[in-house]
This record gives sequence, structure tokens and C-alpha cells, in this order.
Amino acid sequence: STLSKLTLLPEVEKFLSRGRLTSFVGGQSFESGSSDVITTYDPGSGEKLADVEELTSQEVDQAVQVADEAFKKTGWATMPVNERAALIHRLADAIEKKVAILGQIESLDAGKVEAQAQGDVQNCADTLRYFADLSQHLNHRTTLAVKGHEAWTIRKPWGACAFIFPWNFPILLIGWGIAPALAAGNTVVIKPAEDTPLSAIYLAELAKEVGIPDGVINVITGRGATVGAALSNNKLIKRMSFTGSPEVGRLVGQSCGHNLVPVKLELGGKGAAVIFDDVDVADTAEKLAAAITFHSGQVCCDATRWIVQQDIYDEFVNQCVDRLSEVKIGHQLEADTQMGPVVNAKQRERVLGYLEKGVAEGAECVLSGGPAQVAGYEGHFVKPALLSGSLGNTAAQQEIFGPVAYLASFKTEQEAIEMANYTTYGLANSVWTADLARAGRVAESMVAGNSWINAHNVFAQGVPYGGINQSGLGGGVLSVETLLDYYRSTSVVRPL
Ligand code: TXE
Repeated sequence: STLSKLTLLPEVEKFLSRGRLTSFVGGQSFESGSSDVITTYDPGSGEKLADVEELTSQEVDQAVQVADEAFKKTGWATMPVNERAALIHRLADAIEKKVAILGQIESLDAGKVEAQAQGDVQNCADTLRYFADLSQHLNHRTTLAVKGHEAWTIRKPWGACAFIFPWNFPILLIGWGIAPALAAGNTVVIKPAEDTPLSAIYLAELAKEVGIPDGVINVITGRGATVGAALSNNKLIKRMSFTGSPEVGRLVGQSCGHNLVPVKLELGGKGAAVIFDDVDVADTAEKLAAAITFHSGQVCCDATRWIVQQDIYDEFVNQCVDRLSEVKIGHQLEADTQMGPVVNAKQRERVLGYLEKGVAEGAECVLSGGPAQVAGYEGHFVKPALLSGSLGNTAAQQEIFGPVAYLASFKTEQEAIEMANYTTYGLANSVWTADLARAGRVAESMVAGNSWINAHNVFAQGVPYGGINQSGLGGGVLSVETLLDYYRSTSVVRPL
């Protein structure tokens, strides 16, 4: 097999050699009574990695019950905050020690360039630490001044919280999702995507090893339509978090609306990069080419609409074509690979389909893209592509989730802002200019959760991240507010 050509770490070989992987619930392997499995493949070689069991909806309900009982009975929720934070730090330590192993598992499963997958693993550990520390700062009761009365507010965790994750940043998003929930004292049920369940299973086992009480971190595997739907309909769930497509986000939101469960939805995006004529054209082209090819463009906050000031438009486009044509496409574990495959055959069809549709609707194909051949590998590789034309084009309006950018030109600042805001999404944009006053103005005028200046895709724990409009709702992630979302409050008032 192609996999045997690659040098895998012995621990990764060992993990994969189990052949059949199960959910992990209540501190142990949770076997499904059904014989159904989902096979997970290496998108770079098409080789099978493992069979992962598919739970039934009844089994999902059992798993949630375990998480609910762990909340009530293990002492996790009532543990002194410093002790809970210390346990979360131990999990972060364990993850950090396994960066190479977990990074390789993630790289194989998701098709990510190995160094980037390792970065995601490190980020997961960093996020766990950030929220563990933050939870200790929030561990106080607020006393309110009320005439003739004493009043205070206490914060308590909610209970079992559910997380449904996509395949593009599996372990990183697990960290962003569960870290605040755990730090606040909740228990969690994680449903990874069908294509990328491996890092979640590995992480749950690590949590057991470091002494996180059984049932605090649970992973349930299976199909979205059964396992995901059962999880989002379960009445014991106290909070729901979903990251994925707007279509499924709407379904999950409906279930939560029905059960009156608070929900966070992190959906897609169609970010703009507004590029003014005072930039260093070569440098900006290089950075945006790197952004659109990062994880093969399967990044919800990517800049996928490049809105360029007229006088530098041609030069900028030429530079971009040069940069994108040079990108080294290959298997994600090969050392010189800059861009790996997309996650599966369906995603490749999706990308190619949007290119066709865009051109059929009148877009000009500036760089044609298409399937890429990589010697020795039968992976789902695609070449970067550039389209240009009207921003009303389907390819300029819908999320493609591939290495494809859509170009348009503008004359005035006002026009650029209007073009950037001509979208149903509202996640992340960037503005590129040497004039920092203008940069600030434009960054603030773009209707979205996040704006970057002379950069794209920069994250830090403590900087709120999240979308509005079709990009999501529920307050976003990575900030103090996120941690507060995972506490419920009770206000107490008594006459003096
Ligand atoms: O997402 P789905 P898909 C966008 C991106 C991509 C497209 C399709 O444009 O091309 O969505 O990806 C679970 N009830 N994003 O089809 O189906 C599913 O098992 C409950 C952007 O893979 O939304 C998986 O765990 N759950 C996005 C998760 O939902 C259900 C990242 C996401 O899968 C379910 C991913 C149901 N009925 C895709 N059906 C981003 N914001 O970054 C499926 N799921």
C-alpha cells in the first residue's frame, strides 16, 4: 500500500493497527451493538486508515446520559477551580508531549501538511491552558449594591455540553470548543466528523490517562444524520456548539430552538481581502497566495474574494498567478509539500463544480485550476485557481472550500467597502494598505466578526473570533465571553 511507503511513527502505526476504533464514553471504549462502521481514509493516498464504529441514536442517548451523570456525580463540576485547572493543564501537557504523534494522526486523517497539523495540536494544548487559567480569575462571587439588601451572583457550570465538529481543523476546534466548557466545570460529548474521527478518539484516551474523571470527556462516532442529529435533539444536553455548513447548522439550531438550548453556530464564510494601490504588490500577492492555499483553502475564515484597486489590478493578478503556479502540491507527509489534498472525493468535486459553474455564469478564468496529479499518490489533489468578474457570481457568493479566489477591482474606498460587504456571510476579512488610518477605517466598516490589517488568518487566545449573519451566532470562541457562556448564573438577594 502507499501508506507503507511513508515513514509513520511507531505509535501511529500501533494506533492504526487496531483496525477498528470505537467511541470513548465514561472513560472507556464504548462499543456499538450495530455492526456498522465508517472507514476513514488518508486523503493524500486514498488508503484506508481505520474502520470507526457508527453508533445508533439510542447509543448516543446512553452516552449523553453518562456525561450527565458524570456532571452530577464525579465531582468535576464542584471541584475547587484550581484543582480542575490543574487537571486541564495535565491534559495540555500530555497533548504537548504527543505533538508529533497526534500531529501525524491528524495529518493523515485530514490531509493536512504535517507541520500545520502539529501546529493545530499545539494550539489545542494552548487553548486548554488559556481557559484553565482564565477560569481561576473568574472564580469569585460578584456582590451587588441594592438599597437595603445584600445581593450577589454566583456562576455554575451548566451540565453536559455537546460539540459537533467538522473535518477541516479537527483537533484545533476540539480545543477551541471544549476548553472553556471544561474549565467552567461542564462535561462534554464530542461528535467528530465522519472523515476525521481519529484525533478525537486519541485525545479522549489521553484524558483518561491524565486522570480527568471518567465521563467528563466523551467522544461519539458515526454519521451526522444519525449521531449528530440524535445529539442535537437530546434533552439532557444543556448547551450545544456546532461548527460546519450553514445547511446543517440550521438543522441543529432548529433542534436547539425546540428544546430551548443555547447554541453556538460557527458556519462558513466568504471573506474579502481589500487591497489598496499603496501596498508592496509582490509581498501582498505572496501572503494571499499562501492564505488561499493554506490547508487547500478549506478554511472558513479564508480570504476568497480579492478586491483590488484598479491601478495595481493587472500587476497584482500576474504576481498571484506566478505565486500560485509555483505551489508545491503533494502528499501531506512529504517534507517539501506546501499544499496537500482536499479532504475527500466529494470535496474535490465540489471545488471543480464551482469553477465550472462560475465560468458558466460569466466569470473569467484567470488561472484554471483543476485536478492535480501527484506522482505515486492517488489523492484528492486540486490546483489553485483564480476567477474574476461580477461579485454576484455563484462562485463569488457561495463558500467553495478549496484553493480558489475570486478577483474584482475597485476605484474608491467606499466602493471597496460595499464590495466587501456584498455577501450573506460575515466571518473574517482583511484590508491591505500602507495607510494605517485608512486600514483602521476599512477594517471597522466591514460587516463581520473579524478584520485583519495587512495579514490574514491570525489567531490568539483572548482575541474573540466568530461570525455574524450566515456565518454563525451565539457569541464566538476564544475569549473571556466564551468562558462566561459556559457558566449559568444565579442571582441571590436578601434584605439586610
Ligand atoms: O459539512 P457538514 P460537510 C462547509 C464547507 C464545506 C461544506 C460541506 O463549505 O464544503 O460545509 O461540508 C455533522 N445533524 N463547511 O458536508 O455536513 C457532520 O457529521 C447534526 C464549513 O462536511 O455541516 C459533521 O460532524 N449533525 C465549516 C458536522 O456536522 C450533522 C467546516 C459538519 O458537517 C448533521 C466544514 C445533522 N443532520 C464545512 N449532518 C466551517 N465553518 O469551517 C451532518 N452533521
